[in-house]
Amino acid sequence: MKLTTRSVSRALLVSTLVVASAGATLLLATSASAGTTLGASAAESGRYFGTAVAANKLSDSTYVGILNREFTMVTPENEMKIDATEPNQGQFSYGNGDRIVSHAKGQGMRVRGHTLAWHSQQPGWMQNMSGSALRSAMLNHVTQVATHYKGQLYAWDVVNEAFADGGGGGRRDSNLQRTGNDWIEAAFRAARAADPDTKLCYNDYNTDDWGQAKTQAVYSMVRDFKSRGVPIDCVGFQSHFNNNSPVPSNYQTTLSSFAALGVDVQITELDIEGSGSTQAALYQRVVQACMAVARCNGITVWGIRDSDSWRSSGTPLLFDGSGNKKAAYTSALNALNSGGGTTTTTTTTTTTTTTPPNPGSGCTASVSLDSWAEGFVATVRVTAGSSAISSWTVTLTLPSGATVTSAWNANHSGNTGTTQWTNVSYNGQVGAGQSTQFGFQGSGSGSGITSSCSAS
Ligand code: 9MR
Repeated sequence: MKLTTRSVSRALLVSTLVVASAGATLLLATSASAGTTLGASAAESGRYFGTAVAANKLSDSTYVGILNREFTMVTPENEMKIDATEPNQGQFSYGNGDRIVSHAKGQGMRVRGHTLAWHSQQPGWMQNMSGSALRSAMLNHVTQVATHYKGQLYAWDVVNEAFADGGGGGRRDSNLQRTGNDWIEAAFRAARAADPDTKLCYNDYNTDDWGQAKTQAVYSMVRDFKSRGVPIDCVGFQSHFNNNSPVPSNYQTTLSSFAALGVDVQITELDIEGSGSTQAALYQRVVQACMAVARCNGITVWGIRDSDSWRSSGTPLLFDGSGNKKAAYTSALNALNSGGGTTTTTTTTTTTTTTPPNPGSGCTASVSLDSWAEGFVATVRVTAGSSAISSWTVTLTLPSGATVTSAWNANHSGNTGTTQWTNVSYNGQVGAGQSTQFGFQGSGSGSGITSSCSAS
């Protein structure tokens, strides 16, 4: 057939249309699967969306309704702080912290522990201590509390707010700092020894602006820790923003620069004072910054409704005092759903389910994956057979190049190749035909993980 100019350009047009329609189908598929809650939308890129929770609000039905619907991670607002967990020296009190953990677990949410060592909210007995007595009391506190919550948390803010504000770029003066500059690494080592499978984070505020001395000082510490093998897995950016402390234009650079040190980064206490479209645009920017950084695992806002905020007059949160969604909610949700927009990292989410050929004895395990360019989150469902089981062991064989970087709701051995996963204290018992879940995050590709399960 002789191609006329007209038919060539028509052929070109047709193929352009095909490409365009393939693009459109892709877009449609994305928006059709887009989440309608913060948690579901964040999960599409393997991230979480969390909130601070106060134990005394767990009886408020509006509060709990929003919590259960929207969030997949919880940080106890005050209940795991030193004054709450060790009110008298050597006497530990976990009631309110446990209440929050139990609520979270019941809803399939994970928990960020906050915080093991801090200059503030110390009980009176600790405030009055110094020197080596304080150092050992602090380390004992870290050990005891991390042991109590062993295997139950996603991450711990091991040390909170240890750097000074202002241009000096040094440590904050405190009774803990006066025990010696190595108090931070000592706290991290004690936490790792007590709870090896929970991510250990350094958490601070005013560390969002890459150009600030405080940000650089924390960065240097993390780089130093990584180079000397001090066990640190993540850095939390509190991100309390208002006119005096605005969202910096280089926020994404800060997140990606820390991530490049080989740690995860998390936005841990987000709130942005303001209202309407101005506030909404700022929330969008912050969420987009996290979405653009592969190792930004998730975002936690510091409370649910404006009325729940530690600075409620600044209306800094995503829901108004009556629990209605604000413009900021919609912009945060849209930013999560748009998968990072103009990001430097391509985020693709695929779900693969591996059904074991051999059910093994008494249980089966199936794996679903949320993957992106550099990594994945695997969720493993353990289902009991026709009899109830009291413990289980799952063997997962990871494809070459895949490495487990953190895990929750199971003990494990091995991070590459053949790995073994056993129940923790609270999820070994599974009724006949019932299931429980554990999960892990990995680097590389998790595609093709195979699983088998045995139970007793
Ligand atoms: O929101 C917390 C508030 O209820 C407490 O009174 C206050 C006491 O220090 O701590 C608030 O949470 C802080 C968090 O633990 C660390 N970063 C700053 C948060 C806001 O002050």
